[in-house]
Amino acid sequence: MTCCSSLKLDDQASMEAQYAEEGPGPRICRAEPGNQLQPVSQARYWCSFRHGCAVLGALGMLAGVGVGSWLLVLYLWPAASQPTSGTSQDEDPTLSCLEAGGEGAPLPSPPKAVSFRINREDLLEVQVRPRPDWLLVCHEGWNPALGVQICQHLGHLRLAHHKGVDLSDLSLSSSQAFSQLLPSLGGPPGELWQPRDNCTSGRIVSLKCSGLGILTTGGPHWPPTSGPLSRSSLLAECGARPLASRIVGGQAVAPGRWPWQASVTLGSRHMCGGSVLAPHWVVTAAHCMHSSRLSRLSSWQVHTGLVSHSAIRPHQGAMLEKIIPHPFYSAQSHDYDIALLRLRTPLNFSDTVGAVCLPAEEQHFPRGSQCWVSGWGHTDPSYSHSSDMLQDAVVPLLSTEVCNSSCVYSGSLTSRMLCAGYLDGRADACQGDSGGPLVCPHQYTWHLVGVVSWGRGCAEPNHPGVYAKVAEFVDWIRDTVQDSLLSRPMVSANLTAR
Ligand code: 4AZ
Repeated sequence: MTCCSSLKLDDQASMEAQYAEEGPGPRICRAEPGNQLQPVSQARYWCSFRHGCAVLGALGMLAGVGVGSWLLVLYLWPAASQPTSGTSQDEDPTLSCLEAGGEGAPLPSPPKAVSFRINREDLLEVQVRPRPDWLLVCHEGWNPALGVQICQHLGHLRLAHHKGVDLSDLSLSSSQAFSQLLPSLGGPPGELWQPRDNCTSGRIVSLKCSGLGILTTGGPHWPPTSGPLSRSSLLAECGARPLASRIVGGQAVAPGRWPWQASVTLGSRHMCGGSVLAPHWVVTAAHCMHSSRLSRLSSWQVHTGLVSHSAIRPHQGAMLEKIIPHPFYSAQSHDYDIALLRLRTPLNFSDTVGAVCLPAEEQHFPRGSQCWVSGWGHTDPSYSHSSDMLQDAVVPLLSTEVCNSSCVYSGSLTSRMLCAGYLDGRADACQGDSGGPLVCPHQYTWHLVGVVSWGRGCAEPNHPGVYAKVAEFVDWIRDTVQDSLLSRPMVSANLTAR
């Protein structure tokens, strides 16, 4: 998991949340720090040349006359409007940068004017760039709806608790600054938060979010017992303060935060991530298992319930009974990059090991959905340094239209892929995260929306992470699991495992 170094290499940047994301953000490829592709500003540069605009104007008039004539032809001769086979615009998935930024195109990377975090004492902090420091939030002007919004932007499902805390009850440094929310004047979000030396009410906002609660109510084997949900099945610990413990202390993910996260190992060496679907089944990326042609089935293991990789003990993982890559997997195009692993012995579900839900068939998670990716992959794109601790990051879903535009992946995404992350390269999955989960919340349940698959580099501007789109594989997963139940005892046929 990589967070761009210019924005902090720890996972703090990934936890930042943008308030008022609905506002008008930059169009794709607009000049951004580090962004090499700047067709919009280049156009302005052109216009600054002497006579340049006049030439453009003349060209524009010529183009207008041309378009007018063409429309006349279309109107008078309807047959001319039939698209020629193979040349229809619909069939060309590649939009130019400017087309991708046009009407109706998503605005995936709005300017990060305001970020939020909750510190170890459950106090809400806001960062209003370009100020680098984190400001405590004055209680005046606060409202619960804002708390809900902030919690959701931070990747939680709910606001658990909010209150005003007397400054006199806290021992703060004398340099601590504050911020007060001003009534909305319709301006940009950064201007709504006014830095202050103190709070007139003498109180600041304390906020708790929750929402890693009932993780898999729709899942096949969760909760493990029927009847009322026990406290242990609610995973209360990770729902209670997952955020606070992670950001301030710079700590990685707490145990139980992502109970479906698996590590797929060759011997005890971490190769890829995976996601638990059921006690016998883990899903990962097909490209992770490609090398299984060269190794014994018995060399592979799946480890669950882990956060620290150094805690892995060889032979404590689950052994594989079968590796089932998608039959259409293409190593060249990364298409159909998904594989199922059937375990020899079932996993014991607990507070730290559980299943993730598959998306419902055709379930659409809209662009901008705040989803999470987790894994033990490289934490810095420039070094081969895997993380010992499980890391996670919020990555919003991007539209395929933008990801396939000429300034991103130029049509390389198939309909079995989706894109998530940031065009400014803020946070991304990286090597070692492959096969791991991209999950999105829906109706209090976490769904496996993507499997980490590929991308150009890690956290590179204009090159967000690409994921296998799980919704496209739900039928295949169900059929494969059912077939395997019907055809047991099973012969390991899908890969020539020795
Ligand atoms: C990899 O090599 C890999 N930035 C995984 C994800 C991404 C790039 C590479 C996406 O496993």
